[in-house]
Amino acid sequence: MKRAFITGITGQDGSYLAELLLSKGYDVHGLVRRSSSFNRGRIDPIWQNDPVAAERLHLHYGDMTDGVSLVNLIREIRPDEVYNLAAQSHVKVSFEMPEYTASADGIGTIRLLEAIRAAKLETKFYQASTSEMFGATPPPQNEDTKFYPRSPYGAAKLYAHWVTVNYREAYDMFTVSGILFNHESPRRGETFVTRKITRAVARIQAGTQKDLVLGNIDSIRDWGYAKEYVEGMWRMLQHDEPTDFVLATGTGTTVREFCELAFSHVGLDWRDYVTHDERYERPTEVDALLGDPSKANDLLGWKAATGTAELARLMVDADIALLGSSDS
Ligand code: NAP
Ligand code: G4F
Repeated sequence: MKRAFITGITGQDGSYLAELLLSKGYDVHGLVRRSSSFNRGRIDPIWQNDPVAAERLHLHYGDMTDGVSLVNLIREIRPDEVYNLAAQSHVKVSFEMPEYTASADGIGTIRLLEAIRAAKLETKFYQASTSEMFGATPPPQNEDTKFYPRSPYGAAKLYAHWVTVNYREAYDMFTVSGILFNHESPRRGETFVTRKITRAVARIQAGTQKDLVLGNIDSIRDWGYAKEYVEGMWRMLQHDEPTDFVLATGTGTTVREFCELAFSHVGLDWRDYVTHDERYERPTEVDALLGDPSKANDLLGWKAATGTAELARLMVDADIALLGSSDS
């Protein structure tokens, strides 16, 4: 039985990845932060839906900013595969908490790599890198595109990317940087723009919200379905050689168009509800992200199946269902 260690298991991707690895027979260990209240809503259903598989799921307290906890956990778990998904992942928040973002997202990655190296394990390592690292470089972007981050988050992730590459070259470790373009789902955090929109559509339709206030709606993103992207992460660690991969749909959509898709799904015109507030804009914006996933298509046989229009519809439907269940 293979053992995996997932940091960020309580997040959107971590919860889908935990389900995937459990379904493949893995023993899954997850890092959770101590908080004053439980924040395990995304992984709780595992215990309800599949109690037998849940016996192979183990949670451990720790933090990416606490190197000792990472050293102890790696030594104790001795994982075959580590998926480093933990991060302060909100771009706008990284301008407000730049130092913390650098520590959790940037230095946190080297803390984890050092913990693996010190334990002298043959562990395979996946780093959750991001299209934000391309920042100001125009699309389409692939593994050879020049990086030009435009936020403390992008810069911290770029540091993590390069140490992942460096530990592969310096110590011959099996480390992979997955450069993922935006991926969303009904489990997406409520303050990211897609979920903010689909949640508002559900509430506006139900009559409990009047309007939706957004920042820049001209930016272009390449939005795919998170459930499919975690399959790509796993495939990267099963590939013969450690190398970097882009995962994306290959299609760009503006925030404005995403609004149109989501509101029109329930017969509403987005222009009647969306207003603007510069509070939601960033000091520096990433105007256009659109990925070229050819390498993952060719070497991993990975392809995004769900396009942005279908994604918008499934997220609106899920938010309507969620609203219905919380009403009852
Ligand atoms: P997410 O929903 O925000 O989840 C982030 C996870 O990291 C949560 O489990 C969070 O724990 C944990 N975390 C945050 N700070 C931590 C710390 N100091 N110590 C330990 N755990 C910490 O993010 P996601 O969308 O699933 O993304 C997963 C990863 O992929 C992130 O690294 C993100 O930057 C990267 N990424 C995401 C996308 C995307 O479009 N979703 C694209 C490219 C890359 P709590 O639950 O306690 O907050
Ligand atoms: O949903 P967003 O906050 O995602 P962003 O900034 O692209 O970052 C996400 O994707 C990255 C991959 O490229 C990940 F690495 C990162 O962790 C995160 O998951 O914003 C998308 C776009 C931006 O251009 C933003 O300026 O939507 C624009 N936007 C307009 N109004 C808004 C809003 N974004 C948010 N969050 N909230 C708004 O009200």
